[in-house]
Amino acid sequence: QAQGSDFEYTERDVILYNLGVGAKRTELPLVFENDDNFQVLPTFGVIPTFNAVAPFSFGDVLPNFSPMMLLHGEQYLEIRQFPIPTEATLVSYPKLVEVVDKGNAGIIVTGSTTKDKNTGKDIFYNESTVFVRGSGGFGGPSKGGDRGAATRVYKAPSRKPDAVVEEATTEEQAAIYRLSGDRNPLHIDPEFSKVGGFKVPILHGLCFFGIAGKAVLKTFGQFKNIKVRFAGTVLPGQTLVTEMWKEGNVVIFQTKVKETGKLCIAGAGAELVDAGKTK
Ligand code: HDC
Repeated sequence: QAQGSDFEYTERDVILYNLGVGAKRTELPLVFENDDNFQVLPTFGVIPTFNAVAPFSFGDVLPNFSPMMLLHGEQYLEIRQFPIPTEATLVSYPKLVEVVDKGNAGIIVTGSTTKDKNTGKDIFYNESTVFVRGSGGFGGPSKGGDRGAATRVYKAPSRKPDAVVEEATTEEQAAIYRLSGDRNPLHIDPEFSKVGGFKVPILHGLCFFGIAGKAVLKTFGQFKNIKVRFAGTVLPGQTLVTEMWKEGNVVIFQTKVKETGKLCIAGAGAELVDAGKTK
């Protein structure tokens, strides 16, 4: 097996992550290590692989690659073991899944398996899609492959949502979230974000992914996988409205920015561990 990247974390990292995706001081299982039910939100599964060293660089596989033009396009996360440890040393093995040519943009999908370093057992699997503006037109395939749940686009039913959860982000949301590992200046430095086309640094996709995932968890219970498309940007301080529909063991959801009415997460879904729980 290829050389993996270690990621060691403790309860302090768990609390910082939970706070980064909006945990409240009153939610003791998320913010107090001595709570009997202390836990890490399942979307933490994206963190161990984030800074793992991949066997390729984005500039190797796309023309005109610029980090300032990169946006997070989609994310798929599978949780392969419960309960998720609240401290561990994990090891991630990233690989190139595919490169897609959208004409004016290039897309790169990275897949990564994360294992417990001690037991060797799988804990998480991720697929991350980045959308790089200005890096298309190289004659690559214009569509990606079908990899089941990892590439599924969920369709919101036409009925009213079964549940709606509203959550305000704070002005400091990105400043806190970045401490869990994504130090991309796009989310903190206006000089950098301006070059990418954003006057104000935008919120991490994986931060609002975490907030939406928390809404699904708190409403319908634990999920074993989750897939989202980042359909629009979010500014720190905006309020997120997550609409959810339960269909069998799946929660289909989408998230809107309250201030603009625009979708920031679309075509999303999560497969529940226990389909029995209703709202
Ligand atoms: O959808 C637009 C957008 O702005 N989305 C929001 C992006 C965003 O805010 N992301 C989060 C913040 S950035 C971030 O967090 C970076 C982070 O620090 C680093 C991540 C690194 C993770 C890697 C770990 C390994 C936008 C701009 C993405 C697309 O909009 P348009 O240009 O208007 O595209 P459109 O004309 O609608 O479609 C063109 C083709 O592209 C496909 N597509 C659209 N949105 C996509 C997408 N594909 C993937 N992801 C998306 N989000 C469309 O389907 C279309 O293809 P086709 O014509 O074949 O249907």
